[in-house]
Amino acid sequence: MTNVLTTTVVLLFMAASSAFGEEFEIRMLDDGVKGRMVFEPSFLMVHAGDTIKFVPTDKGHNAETIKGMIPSGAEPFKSKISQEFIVTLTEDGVYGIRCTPHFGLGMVALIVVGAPGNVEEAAAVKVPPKAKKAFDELFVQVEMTPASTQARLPLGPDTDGSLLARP
Ligand SMILES: [Cu+2]
Repeated sequence: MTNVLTTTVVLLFMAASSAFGEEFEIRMLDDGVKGRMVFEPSFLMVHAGDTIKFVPTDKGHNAETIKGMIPSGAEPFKSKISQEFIVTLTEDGVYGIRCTPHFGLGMVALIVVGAPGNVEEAAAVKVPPKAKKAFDELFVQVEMTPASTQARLPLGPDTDGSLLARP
């Protein structure tokens, strides 16, 4: 009886976790490992159905999808300044994210969901120079991941360990 119960609980737990996906956190910071005004981590690889929680560790930031840098069929989003924001990403592809007030300072993040099919389009979107520099380094990480089936992108500087790959 105890064994049956334990098995049932374990199976329920497994069903729940696969149905709802995993949750990841991205903090919005005034000062981070990569400098001022950053998302940390600024690069994430997740699976469709996973949830991202944007945490307003420091005030004055938000998270907004960049036009042309999300998969077709994905919902754009824009969080309120200084508010925690939770979004479930359902479509495979790359999602380019910016902090609206600090886009010009290069406060951007890149989230890869599953096998990305929109890397070239996303990488071609015009963004301010500091955001471009940040994205160039982030797109190189997409290229280096095994899940990527995409686009040859020029090799950039070594990454700083912010790559959070999942098996
Ligand atoms: Cu910001």
